[in-house]
Amino acid sequence: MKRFACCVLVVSVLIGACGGGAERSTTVKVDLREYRLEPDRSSVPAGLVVFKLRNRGVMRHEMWVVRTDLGVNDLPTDENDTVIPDAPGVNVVAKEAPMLPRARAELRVRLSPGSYVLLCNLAGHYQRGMVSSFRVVSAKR
Ligand SMILES: [Cu+2]
Repeated sequence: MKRFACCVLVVSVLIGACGGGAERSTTVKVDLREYRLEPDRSSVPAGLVVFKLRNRGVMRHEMWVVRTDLGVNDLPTDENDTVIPDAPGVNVVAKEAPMLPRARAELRVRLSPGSYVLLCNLAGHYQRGMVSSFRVVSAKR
């Protein structure tokens, strides 16, 4: 019973922290297809970002959010034609698992200011062009 009360307290504190609409989120729609990955905006304010993903292709696709100062075509890849997630200068922030054709998914991630790339890391897809640069700028108060 004590534990339950504690959980209730934690939940109400969390709700309190979110109350008042203090946190705004930015929605970014992303279309994925062979072999393109197209966000409807390439820059967002820091904070909660809601990626609304739609697989418009005929194959499976996924999406990784990677923080990096490397150029979109300069990420290190391995012999499987995938980007190496733990390579120097590559910081994988979030991943949406492979989506079937026509599937939709929503990926919510809190991003701080910096340079990012969005990419599909199924074998060969990054090299074929499923990558897009993405920038997060300081949120205005
Ligand atoms: Cu793909």
